[in-house]
Amino acid sequence: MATKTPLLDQCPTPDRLRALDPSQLRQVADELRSETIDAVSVTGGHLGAGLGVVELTVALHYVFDTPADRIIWDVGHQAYPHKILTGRRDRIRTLRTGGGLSGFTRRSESEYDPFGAAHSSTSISAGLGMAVARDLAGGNNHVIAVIGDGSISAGMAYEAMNNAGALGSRLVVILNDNDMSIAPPVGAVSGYLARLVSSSQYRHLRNLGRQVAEHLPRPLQNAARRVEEYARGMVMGGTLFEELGFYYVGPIDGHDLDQLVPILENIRDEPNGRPVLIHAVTQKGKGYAPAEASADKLHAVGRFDVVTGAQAKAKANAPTYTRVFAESLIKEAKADDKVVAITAAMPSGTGLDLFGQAFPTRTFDVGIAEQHAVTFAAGMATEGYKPFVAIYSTFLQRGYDQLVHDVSIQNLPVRFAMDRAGLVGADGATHAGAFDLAYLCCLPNMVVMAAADEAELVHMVATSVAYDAGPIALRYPRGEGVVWTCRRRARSCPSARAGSSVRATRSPF
Ligand SMILES: Cc1ncc(C[n+]2csc(CCOP(=O)(O)OP(=O)(O)O)c2C)c(N)n1
Repeated sequence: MATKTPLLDQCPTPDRLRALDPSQLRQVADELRSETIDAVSVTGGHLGAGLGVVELTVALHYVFDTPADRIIWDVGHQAYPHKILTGRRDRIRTLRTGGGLSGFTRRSESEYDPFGAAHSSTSISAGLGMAVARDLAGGNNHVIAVIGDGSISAGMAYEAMNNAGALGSRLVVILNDNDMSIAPPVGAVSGYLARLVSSSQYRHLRNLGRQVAEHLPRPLQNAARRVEEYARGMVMGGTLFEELGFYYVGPIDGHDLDQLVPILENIRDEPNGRPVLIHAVTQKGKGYAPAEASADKLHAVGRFDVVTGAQAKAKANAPTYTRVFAESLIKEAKADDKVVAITAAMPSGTGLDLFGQAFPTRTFDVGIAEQHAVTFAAGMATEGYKPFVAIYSTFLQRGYDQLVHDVSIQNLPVRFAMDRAGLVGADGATHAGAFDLAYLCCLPNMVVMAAADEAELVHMVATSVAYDAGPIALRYPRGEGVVWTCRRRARSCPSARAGSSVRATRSPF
């Protein structure tokens, strides 16, 4: 347990938090941050994202009447502080274990989790559905979707905003802009958000607002801040979101509770309901020096030492399948300049960071956009390129119609490298690569290969490069290979005995 959390101890549930004076919220946030760090140091899991939304979590539960008001965390990997504040603190050190708390939001776990998640970019659609259901039923609760700048790059988020603007239902979207995805965010939307935040008008207004506010008594300071925030939104425009039918507020400092609370209260008390987007600027890993200093802001960690940030790493027995895939593809690409590689915001998870170092102009990170990744690859295949879509089995589900309609039916030679096939452990059911055999083997023209060990994987990468007759997919599991370990265990390991024969099934169509 994190040492000395006197105020957090008083707030096992949000109703107790709401009984506090606003002046106490800063301390609650500090204690919540240290409890989150301490818990994740024991369990491992997602750290940086949760640390970045501590103040947002406190402010949301303070201002809104949860669980009647619905808070939907996109992806759900940032929801550990939310879990601590919503009756689950006593189980927070069971995160990501069998029978313990999920590492994401889950409906069956708590009434404070109105929507389960783990795959990104679903929160605005789900929130809009809840808001419209509320309107039909004559209810008056609030619905708040919190979505990151990485997750808002996905098509589904725009489909939802487009619909929300047309329906005009009362819905609050909080864009948690920490200028990070797992890797630095890519694409035009990311550039657009950065311009909004860094614009000189914004900085000028912020400074002016601060100077004015500093000379006023406290109640007026808060009022001045509110005016400043609204004015900033109006002057700045936030035009993309406004064109989609949202009332844009921001950018605001997502760590400043003196800004967050009054702005959220204003939105809550606004009589004319309509979609609102609050653009909150936050820092991933905020308040924990090792996370702030790390390149990935400690997005996901194993157990670690709280003082030093040093993570406990088990000694590797063999290279990971991910690394074997990347190195094999690099070798093939040296011999064949038509080989290109595509990732949907997962360069390090898929090994394409290594491929990108070797072939920067032949590597494409399309952002969290699996549907686009598949059809983009199909387009390249029509022009004679050999695209490898490196994607986790679970996330390829997002691009299924593209697999069927754009690749399989047209018999285009797109190569699918499906990492994390099979069970994945602590991330749980939402991340298990459990369905790819079922959803691929039924498709026309599709060849499906499953590597029993890393030697087979090397052969399968070579086979995929050579195979130009249609789509081909290779699946391999999370974690280390087995050959080296098996050699040590000699004859007891079946995959060592199996040798390196390539097993492939071609669908019957
Ligand atoms: C459909 C889908 N693709 C990929 C992922 C893997 N993933 C988990 S979190 C994440 C980054 C999300 O970035 P952002 O929304 O900015 O949140 P942050 O972690 O920066 O708070 C990604 C790519 C996912 N969960 N779902």
